[in-house]
Amino acid sequence: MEYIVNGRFYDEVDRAVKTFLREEDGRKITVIHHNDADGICSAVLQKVMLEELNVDYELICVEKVYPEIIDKIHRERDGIFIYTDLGGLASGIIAEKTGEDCYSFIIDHHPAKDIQKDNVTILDPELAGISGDVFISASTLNYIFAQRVTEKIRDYAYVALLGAVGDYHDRYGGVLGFDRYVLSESVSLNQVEIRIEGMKEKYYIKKFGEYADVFSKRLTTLGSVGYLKKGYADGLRACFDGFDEKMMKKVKKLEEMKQKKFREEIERLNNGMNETESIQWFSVDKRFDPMGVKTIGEFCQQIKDMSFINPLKYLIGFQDIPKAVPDLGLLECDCVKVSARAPSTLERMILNGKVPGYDFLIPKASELVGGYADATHKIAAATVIHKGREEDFVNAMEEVLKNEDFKAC
Ligand SMILES: [Mn+2]
Repeated sequence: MEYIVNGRFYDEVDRAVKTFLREEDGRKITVIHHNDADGICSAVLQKVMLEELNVDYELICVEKVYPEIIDKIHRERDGIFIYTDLGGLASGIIAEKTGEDCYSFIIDHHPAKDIQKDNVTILDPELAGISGDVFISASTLNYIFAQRVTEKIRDYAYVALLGAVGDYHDRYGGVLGFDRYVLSESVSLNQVEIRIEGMKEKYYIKKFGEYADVFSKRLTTLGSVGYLKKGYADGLRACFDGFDEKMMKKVKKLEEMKQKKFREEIERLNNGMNETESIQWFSVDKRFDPMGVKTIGEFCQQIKDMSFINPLKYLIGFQDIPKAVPDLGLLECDCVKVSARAPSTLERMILNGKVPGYDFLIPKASELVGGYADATHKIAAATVIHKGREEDFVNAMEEVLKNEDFKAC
């Protein structure tokens, strides 16, 4: 490979590929992928690779991995499991649910928990000291993986780039690191043209006559706003054939529905929300259906500095997780997604270390009510709890705040 970014990491990719090729022989493969642009592009690359291998496979699109989902996936299936654009932090449970005669691969670029188990392989740049948030998307990771399996994947280098741009890896003016390798591939293969606009690179996908950022935004809308209606399946198709008029209409309709639901909810919240000493919170219950639960995070982000928000209180939003997962059927648990954001004033206080951040509060509060935190940052976080425990969760957070020994952490 002419474009070597980090040789050691490629060694790990090769080891994972070798294990995969040894294990896949004739076994069914289940790909569990995320529902945003990067997750959709990852699924496309897996699909191309698995079809080249001529194996029996199934794609399952999920919004979040939490114990109930992982349990259902493994209870009903055997063979090989590929978790991608998700799963890094859930490696413990994935390992626990992976039967002895099964094998799981986690191909993720989010922070991950390393575990030692013979039939689980984690391929994650974060474990090799490479930031998955800056230098490599899940789609790029899947591209590099698949490249070691089949040459055919090179026809889809632009798909890997779409995923990287979907995760905003071009935010510093252009994609970097491993994502840039994928860019150089797609340029040299005549799939993409780099154009400069202002101080930023834009990637023109020749096949579709469109820019990567515009294209991938549509993928994310289809996958997240249209999640319960399997919008991601349209997204997958679009990566091969582009968007036709019908699909464009669909995207537009989804966008409009989101705006409408957001407006209605803001009106409702204008009449006040629940407050405790340090927390302001609300639940949209099922009102955001059929949008996926990613939308509650987006909604909190959008309202966090609006006039009806107390600038000094933590902001918590709840959204019911639908019991039906489109590709899986009914889940037994009744769960709620929790999104945490902070108004700008509080955000500054958190970042200055004056008050605890969500990376401290959310895992602790989740644990107290038997929840499952996965993505937690200082000023934004998400977790899953059981329905009916919303108020307990808020109270648990207050408890943690009262007993804060966070400075010692
Ligand atoms: Mn991603």
